[in-house]
Amino acid sequence: MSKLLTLMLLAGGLSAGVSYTQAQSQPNFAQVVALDECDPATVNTATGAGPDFCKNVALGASTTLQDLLAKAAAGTPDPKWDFEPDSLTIKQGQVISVVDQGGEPHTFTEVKQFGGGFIPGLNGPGESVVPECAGGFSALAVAKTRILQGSQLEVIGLSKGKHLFQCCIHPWMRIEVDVK
Ligand SMILES: [Cu+2]
Repeated sequence: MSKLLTLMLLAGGLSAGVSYTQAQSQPNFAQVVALDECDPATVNTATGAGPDFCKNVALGASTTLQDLLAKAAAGTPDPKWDFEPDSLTIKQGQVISVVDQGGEPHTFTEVKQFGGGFIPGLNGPGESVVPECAGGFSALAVAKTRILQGSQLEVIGLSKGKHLFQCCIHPWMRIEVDVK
C-alpha cells in the first residue's frame, strides 16, 4: 500500500472532507456536499437545541441565528447554507452520495416542487411547507432523509428525468438532479 493511499485512508476515518476523494475513485458515485456556517453560540442557545445541534466545523463560521432568520424572512437567504453543486447530471444507476460537511443537520429530501421547510422562521416570504417536508422529523419520511454532521446519505434508484431535492430545514438549499 502506498504512503499516499495510507494517508488517504487514515484521513477518511477522521475527516468528512476525504469523502470527495473516495467518491472520485468510485465512478458509480456522484458527490454532493451540504455546507453551512452555523454559529453554535447563538443557534444552540437561542433555539434550545442543545450543544450538539450546531458544531462549529468551519473555522470562522459565524452566521448568527438572528442573521440567518432575518435573511430568510427577507427572501435573501444566506448562500453559505448550500448544496454543492447546484445541479447535477447523472446516469441511471449512479449513486448520489450526499455528505454533510456543515455544522448542523440537514435533509436531502425529494420534492415535486421547491418550497418551504418545516421551520416557518426559515422560510422565505409567503413560502409554506412543501408536503414532503410536512411534520418535520416526527414524520418518518422526512427523518429518513436527514443527514447528520459528518455523515452521508446515499440516494439510489432514481428514475430517468428531473428530480428536485431540498433541505427541509433550510429550504433554500436546493439541487436539481437530471438522470439520463
Ligand atoms: Cu439544511
